[in-house]
Amino acid sequence: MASQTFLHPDEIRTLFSTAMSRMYRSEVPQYGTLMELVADVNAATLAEDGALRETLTRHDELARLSVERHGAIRLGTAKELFDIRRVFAVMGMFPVGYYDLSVAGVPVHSTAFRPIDDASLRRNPFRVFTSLLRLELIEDEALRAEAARILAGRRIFTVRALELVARSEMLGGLTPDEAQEFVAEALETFRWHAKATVSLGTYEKLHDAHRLIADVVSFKGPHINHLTPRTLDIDAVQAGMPARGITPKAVIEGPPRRNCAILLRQTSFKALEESIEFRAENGDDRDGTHTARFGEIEQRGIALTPKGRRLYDTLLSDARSDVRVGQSGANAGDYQSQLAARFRAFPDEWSELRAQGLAYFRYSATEHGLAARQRKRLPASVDELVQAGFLRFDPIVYEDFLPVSAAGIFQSNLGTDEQQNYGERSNRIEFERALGAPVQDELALYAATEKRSLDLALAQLGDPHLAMMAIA
Ligand code: OOG
Ligand code: NI
Repeated sequence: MASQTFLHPDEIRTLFSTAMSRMYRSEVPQYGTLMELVADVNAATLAEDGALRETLTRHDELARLSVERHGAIRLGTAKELFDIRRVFAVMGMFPVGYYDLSVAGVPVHSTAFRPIDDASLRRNPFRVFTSLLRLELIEDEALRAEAARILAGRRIFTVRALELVARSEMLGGLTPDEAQEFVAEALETFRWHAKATVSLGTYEKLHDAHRLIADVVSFKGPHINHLTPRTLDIDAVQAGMPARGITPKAVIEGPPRRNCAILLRQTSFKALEESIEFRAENGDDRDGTHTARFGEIEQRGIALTPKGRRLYDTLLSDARSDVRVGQSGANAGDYQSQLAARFRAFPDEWSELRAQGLAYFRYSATEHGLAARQRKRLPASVDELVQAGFLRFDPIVYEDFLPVSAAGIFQSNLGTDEQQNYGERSNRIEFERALGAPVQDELALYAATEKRSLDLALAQLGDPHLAMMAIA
């Protein structure tokens, strides 16, 4: 048998995210406008901030910026979630993290499919925030049964897409030709459908139960509902949106503006109202509208340790109970200043974040350290090596999402800027059963990345402890 060369999953992912971006740009013209604004702001930021440019260049993160984005879909059944995991695996994307959105009154729970290893993240960190509808949270029993029946009858993947997934699972990959075909077939799942699979009457019943339920149940597939580019200065993008005809939501979700960016800041603009043709039934009117798709931008900062994350959660929740942003964005200004005030308790220097164990860093041996090693034995402790300038540390980018922010984005696109806090009803075990695999722990991934970088740097510097460990 002729030996086959498979296309690397990173390449398949890039083909897919490029195809998705092209499709979304043609379906939602405002997305194109937003991409231009973000490119302009990123170029200006890099021109002004030499240190930022240097850090991004050192770790080869500049190249990924222009292709970096995330999208989101909402699925209806356990089987759909199971199969989407297999589809994303072909592209080197794996489920990371569990997000319970029922805390925000949204009847879904979610994970993020994304690449995991360093090289793949550098190549293209494309992520898809993937939610599963929780029908059990619909109170009306008859409606719940009807929604389940409708969902059971749909097929969101093409036959050929699933054939190619099975082939990849069996043989360990896809050839370049198969990969091209797979990308075209997989794209069909994410496409917008202007024709609903239900009558306007059914749509309205579902909509009354929850707008999100109507969005998931009434259509042939889980249309991609946004595609988010990454900016280096979200405040500049937010300020520049109105001049380009885009109205952002009232507040930026996440931490306030800081010198040392942490986690994730996000803002979005409202969903489009789109014409839908409903199914003819009992002489119902067939024409209506549906809103689901929106635009979003984000700025990513450093990944926090469990200790850092606890501090973030506490400060955020304090600010949110101090000032509640209302329906149409009332109190947004007060909230912003309260948030900034609360976050003064969060150290805003890289060295402090490291010293207090609040964030994850990538270590590397400096030229200076490598040269010194030739002449003498270097100090043993990490702190001493850092102080002497032999060891450098740079922020590790947060690659995941934030449940409170995601809830705010959901809320905003359900037509309100109102902040709400709900009780928790999470069901991770059920989610993983549907998925057919456990979700990976994002904090463990960051900790492992930090440790790998430190081990390598210490080995290069010939740390005496390491030498002793090797002998033992
Ligand atoms: C997903 C909303 C969450 C984010 O970036 O946090 C999200 C959705 O509306 O389906 O995209
Ligand atoms: Ni998003």
